[in-house]
Amino acid sequence: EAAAKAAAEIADTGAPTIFDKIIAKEIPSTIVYEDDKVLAFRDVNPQAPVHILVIPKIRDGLTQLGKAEPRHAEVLGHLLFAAKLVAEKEGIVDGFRVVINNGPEACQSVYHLHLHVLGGRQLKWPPG
Ligand code: DGP
Repeated sequence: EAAAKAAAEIADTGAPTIFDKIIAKEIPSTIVYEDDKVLAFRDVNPQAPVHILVIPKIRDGLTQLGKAEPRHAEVLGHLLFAAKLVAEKEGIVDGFRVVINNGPEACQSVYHLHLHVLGGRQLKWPPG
């Protein structure tokens, strides 16, 4: 559909993204978890009753997972653990999904690494 097609045309230029403004609290978001390294907030276009994005506060080259280097291992683990905390906090421990869209063919649209935490309904497999 149109949104997926549009996302498939967005490239990783390394330019600042909207998430910088969310981190700086220059644009509002509904924050559900925050610590020194990561921020979790509700997706503006939710695909499930619970749809939260977990992002590193400092991008440090992590525009997408495919750009990860050994120095990123710690923050990658931290992000995944934060996703678990968010799922717990949202009460979706009976079933949730963590998704990373990587690159145009996966319809990544924001080039600041983010984990989608989805739940609150029966999820289908395989995803589209
Ligand atoms: P992806 O397609 O994996 O790159 O997901 C990017 C997500 O970011 C998408 O689900 C919509 C969300 N998003 C984009 N802009 C904003 C925003 O300004 N605020 C919030 N809360 N979410 C946003």
